[in-house]
Amino acid sequence: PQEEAKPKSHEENKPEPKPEPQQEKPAAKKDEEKPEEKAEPVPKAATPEPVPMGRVVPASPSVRRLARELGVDITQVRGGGPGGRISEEDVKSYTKGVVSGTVGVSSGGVVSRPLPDLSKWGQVEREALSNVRKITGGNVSYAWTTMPHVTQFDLADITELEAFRKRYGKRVEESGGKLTVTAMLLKVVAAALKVFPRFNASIDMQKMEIVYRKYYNISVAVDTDRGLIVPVVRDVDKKSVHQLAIELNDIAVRARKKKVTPDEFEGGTFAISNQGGIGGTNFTPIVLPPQCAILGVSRASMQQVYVDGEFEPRLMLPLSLSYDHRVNDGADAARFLNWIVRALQEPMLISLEA
Ligand code: CAO
Repeated sequence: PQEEAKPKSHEENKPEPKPEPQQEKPAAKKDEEKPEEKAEPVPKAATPEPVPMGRVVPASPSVRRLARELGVDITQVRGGGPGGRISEEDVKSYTKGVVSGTVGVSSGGVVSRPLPDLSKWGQVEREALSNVRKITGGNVSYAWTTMPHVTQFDLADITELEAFRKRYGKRVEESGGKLTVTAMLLKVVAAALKVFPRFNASIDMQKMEIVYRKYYNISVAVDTDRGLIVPVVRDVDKKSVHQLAIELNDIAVRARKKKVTPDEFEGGTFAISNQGGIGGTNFTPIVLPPQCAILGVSRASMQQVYVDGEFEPRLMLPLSLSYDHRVNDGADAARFLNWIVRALQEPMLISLEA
């Protein structure tokens, strides 16, 4: 989420998973904040009066862009300028307020209803939302309420790829990497994005334009004990699978140890969320604005596949592509995902077309 306002602390989260989804905004834990950050004024207000969605609020395009990149719904920010004009400082201070918990997040402009007294029906226990959860919540709400999502499904036969992974896994392991499905997918996806640039784009609703990004930075959802965080692997198209396997392993390990720096959450152009190490047959991920698509990966399993007149046991990988329907149509998504499937099955396609 934010490419410009960098949180000074090390906690993460934000994805653009959900605004720069999610997460990407590094949320610093209170006890880890630097003293000077504590001294900074943070809006005392509780949740500002929500403004109905669609209402125009006074702010310049650059301020709107900053808000978008931070995954902030600008209609929730209280402007300190004349006529309630919103400045960059207002947006940053609102973000800090959310991170520090002094400002409540309403879901993407949709006012939350008060909870009924749940203890009327049985015992309950309350737990404060962690910073990561607050930011992920704000981001996914923003993405979910502002972006028309569609999810496309497909299945890739990765029997050969798995044999390759086993053959070369040891070599990669010797240099500190882990040759996993995700590492190989990074390369395939970067190639697919070159062939289908509209999936590497952002939509600018202020200017009614699609912004094609000519760089390939892939956000990778990492499951940590403090929740989902989404660091970015940069310039994926320029790196070998071997290099990507080392980088992915390194960033996932650091993410789990809270060692990812705020800038490592910024600038993602597409995202991958692989739940295959955990389980499940399919899921519908939420796009991380300002990105326009995300690839969900579920657990590969052996299935009977009809090949040349006979059933054969093949290792099949379920893929789900969620995308912003304002940017791409269903047919585009079907072609894009199908290209990924074919490249996983025949990696030479990458050299041939990307
Ligand atoms: N199908 C079958 N097996 C899979 C798999 C898949 N899709 N993906 C991973 N695996 C296997 C790996 O091969 C590995 O097995 P071995 O140890 O026997 O080799 C094991 O599962 C663990 O893999 P991993 O998680 O260490 O490695 P990875 O590179 O595939 O994934 C990462 C890295 C960071 C994506 C992953 O660890 C993770 O955190 N995933 C969760 C993401 C998440 O929470 N998504 C939901 C967000 S909401 O959109």
